Amino acid sequence: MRTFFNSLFPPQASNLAPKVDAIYFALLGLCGFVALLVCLAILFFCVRYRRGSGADRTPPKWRQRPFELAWTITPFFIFLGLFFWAAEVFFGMSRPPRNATEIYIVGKQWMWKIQHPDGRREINELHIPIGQPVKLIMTSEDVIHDFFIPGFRNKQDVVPGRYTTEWFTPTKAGSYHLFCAQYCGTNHSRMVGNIYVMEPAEHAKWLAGQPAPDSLIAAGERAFRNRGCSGCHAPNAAIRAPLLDGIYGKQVPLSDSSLVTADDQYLRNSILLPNKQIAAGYEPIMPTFQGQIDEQELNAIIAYLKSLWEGDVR
Ligand code: HEC
Ligand SMILES: [Cu+2]
Repeated sequence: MRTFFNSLFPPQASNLAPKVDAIYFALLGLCGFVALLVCLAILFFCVRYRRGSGADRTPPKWRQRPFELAWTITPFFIFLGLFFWAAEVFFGMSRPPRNATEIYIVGKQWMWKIQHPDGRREINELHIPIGQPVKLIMTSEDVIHDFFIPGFRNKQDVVPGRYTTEWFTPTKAGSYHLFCAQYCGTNHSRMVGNIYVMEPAEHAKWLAGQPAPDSLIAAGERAFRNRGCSGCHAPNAAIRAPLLDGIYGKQVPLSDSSLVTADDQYLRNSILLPNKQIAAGYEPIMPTFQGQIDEQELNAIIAYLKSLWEGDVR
C-alpha cells in the first residue's frame, strides 16, 4: 500500500511541499465528503420516494429559510477560509527569502541551461545543498517552457523576453525529477532533468571535483568591457550616459517623468530595447544589443550590474 501510494505521489522534498499537499488533501477530502453526501441523499431519495412507495409527499410544515441560509452561508465561509489559506501559501511561494542563492535558468528547445552564481554551469542537472533556499531566475531563448519539480511542488512558466522566478528550500537529500511542463515542440517530453539535493559536506566534495569556474560577475564585467558598455557608462567616458553603480533596486526617473524600479526586467529591457524606456536627462543614443547578446551573457551582465554598489570604482 505504501509503495503504491509513493508511486502515485511524489516525495515531499521542499519546505513548500507539505503546505501544498495540506491544501490538496483538504480540498480532496472536502469535495469527497460533499460528493459522498450527495450520493447518499440520491440513493436514499430514490428508494424512499420510488413510484408506488407510501412515503408522505405533502410539503413540509417547518420553515425552510433558516435551513437554506445555513447551507449557503456555511460553504461560503468554508470556501473563503480555503481562499485565504491558499493565498497565504501562494504569497509565501512567490516571495523568496533574502538569503536565497540565485541561480539562473535558461530554457531552450529542448534543454535547461543552468548557471550558478560562482559561474559553474550545468545542463539538465542542478546540484544544491540541503537546507539552503534557492531562487531561480528564469528565461527562455525561444518558446514558453515551464520549470517543474514535482518533489518540490512548485512550477513556473519560463517565458522568452522576461524573467520569472520560483524558489524553494530543499529539505530531503536525493535525486528529483525535473520536467518541462509546457508543451514546447517535438522533443518536449525529453526536456527533463534531475535535481540533486546533497548533504552540505557531500555538496562541498562535489564542488571541489568541478573545474574552477569563472564567476558570473567576472564574466559579466568582462562582457561589460568587451561589448563597449564601459565606453559610455564609465565615469570618465566622453559620452554622457548614466552611471550604473548601485542602480539595481533603485527608482529610476524616466524621460516621460514616470518612475520605474530597476529590477532584472528593467535592466534587460535597457540593454535589449534601450529606446523603450529612456532615463530622464539623457539622449536616447544607446544602441540595442538585441540579437547580439545571448541569454547567458545577459544574465552575466545583469549579475555584474547587481554587484555594483554605489561608489564602486570600475
Ligand atoms: C553609445 C553609448 C552606450 C553604450 C555603448 C551602452 N550604453 Fe547603456 N545607456 C546609454 C545612454 C545614453 C543611456 C541613457 C538613455 C537611455 O535610457 O536609453 C543608457 C542607459 C542604460 C541603462 C539604463 C540606465 C538607467 O539609469 O536607467 C542601462 C542598464 C544600460 N544603459 C546598460 C548598458 C549595457 C549593459 C551596455 C553594454 C551591453 C550599454 N548600456 C551600452 C549609452 C550607452
Ligand atoms: Cu520545454
